[in-house]
Amino acid sequence: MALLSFERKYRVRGGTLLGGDLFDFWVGPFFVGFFGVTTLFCSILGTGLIIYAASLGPTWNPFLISIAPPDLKYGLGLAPLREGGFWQIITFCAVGAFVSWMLREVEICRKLGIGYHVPFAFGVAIFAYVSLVVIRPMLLGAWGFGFPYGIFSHLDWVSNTGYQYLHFHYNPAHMLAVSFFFTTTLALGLHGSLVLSAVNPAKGTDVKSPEFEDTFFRDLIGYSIGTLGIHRLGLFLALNAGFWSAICIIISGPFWTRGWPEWWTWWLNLPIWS
Ligand code: UQ2
Repeated sequence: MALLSFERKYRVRGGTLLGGDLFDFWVGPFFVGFFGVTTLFCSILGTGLIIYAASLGPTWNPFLISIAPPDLKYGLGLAPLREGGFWQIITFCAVGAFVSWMLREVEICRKLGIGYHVPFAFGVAIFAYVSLVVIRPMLLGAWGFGFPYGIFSHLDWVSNTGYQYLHFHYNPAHMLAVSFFFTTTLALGLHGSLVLSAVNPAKGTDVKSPEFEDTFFRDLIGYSIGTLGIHRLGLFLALNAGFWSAICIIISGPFWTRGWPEWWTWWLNLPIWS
């Protein structure tokens, strides 16, 4: 069955958050909506500004292009375009595009009568980005604390910011984030391989049912989390990875200014050791 004829019965009117029926239509396979228009506007303007700001720079080497945030002396004010103003407008466009995309997902969920899990999950990813370029800079009092938009330059920023706290891996929220990232890959590795092992069998053999998947893990470790459960676990792990990433950078500076290894002195200072 052609995808579009299958989709037709789900192309229902309504569910929009803004604009009513005005933008309630599709262009080819894509739902537009008010937030489709704002997504397009923000992303075209933002990308155009990135290219224009890059054209004013010293290089077209894709690894070296960098659009830097303003100097710290500009605080939370607006900077001249070539001194961080481009970065500020590009950041505004990026947040506008990401939030518009999330709200367009919400409108599609409302049309279909499904849960808001996907826009919620995307919201956690947006939160991690906004922590770096809006929340932490505002808490520290200058847009200059945001990271520069460039391939090598943002790597340098991450390295420098990490060393500013001596050893960033001692940041407890960073530890949680890293552990959740790794556990997410473990869960997706287990899930992807298990599903393929059952539903993509060798030529001439039968597709197996979920009971085979349960039985594999019951034989292996005495427990199966179940077909719904693995997706709940996966979402939980992935959301926590993004959430603790946001927390680990927000607390670095605004709430802890010394080296992260020193934070652990609370453990050594526990009265139980004396
Ligand atoms: C499972 C199950 C699935 C799965 C997977 C499991 C039938 C198709 C991968 C096994 C997962 C377990 C035991 C949880 C592992 C825990 C962590 C923290 C990684 O039982 O049900 O559905 O895909």
